[in-house]
Amino acid sequence: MYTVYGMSSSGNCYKVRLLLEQLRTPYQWVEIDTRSGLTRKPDYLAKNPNGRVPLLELERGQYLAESDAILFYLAQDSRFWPGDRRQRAEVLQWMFFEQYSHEPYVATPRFIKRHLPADSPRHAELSKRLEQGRAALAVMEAHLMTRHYFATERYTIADIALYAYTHVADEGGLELAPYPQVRSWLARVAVEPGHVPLTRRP
Ligand SMILES: N[C@@H](CCC(=O)N[C@@H](CS)C(=O)NCC(=O)O)C(=O)O
Repeated sequence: MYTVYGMSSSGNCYKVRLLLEQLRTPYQWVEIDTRSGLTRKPDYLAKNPNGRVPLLELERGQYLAESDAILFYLAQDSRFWPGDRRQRAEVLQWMFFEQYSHEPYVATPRFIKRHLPADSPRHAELSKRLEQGRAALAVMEAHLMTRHYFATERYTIADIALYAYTHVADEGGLELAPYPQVRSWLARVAVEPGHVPLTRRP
């Protein structure tokens, strides 16, 4: 059985949990509060030298890090990963977009606002990050003008990757009201079979 090392409030960890639930794949969840410093201890760094969650234990002693790589691994031979070469590349296109243009500007503001003390110097980063976050949401909005999902016209791991932080973007200070297509897509994703909310603890 897989073991997931994750923090329940983290969108990156939620991606993995959501896919495992939708695949109906059994797994164990090891809750890790990254603020405890545990992920920077030698024991954990031996599992993931990058010191972050989520981390998937495939078999005893074999680990895979990076949420989108874990999605890719788990989704093989499932309905969440298309068979067509071009469509697979489109899924990856949106997953790379999520990591480079979305995560630092949609997810990180949420982390700063939710988890850092009010006097943290990192609050000074917020306005620049939120500006870039709005740019990322605008890219998503434009794409969804003519589509229901990000790739292949059906729900894939590209949607899971982007849903995780977009649906809680307001917690970082990004209002979704100006993005009606994004809101409709969020509603579609939330009724996909086997969907579980971020707040549900495993
Ligand atoms: N690109 C990575 C990001 C992972 C990441 O930043 N995880 C955060 C929680 S969401 C973490 O472990 N933070 C603790 C730290 O940086 O010490 C992914 O997609 O998995």
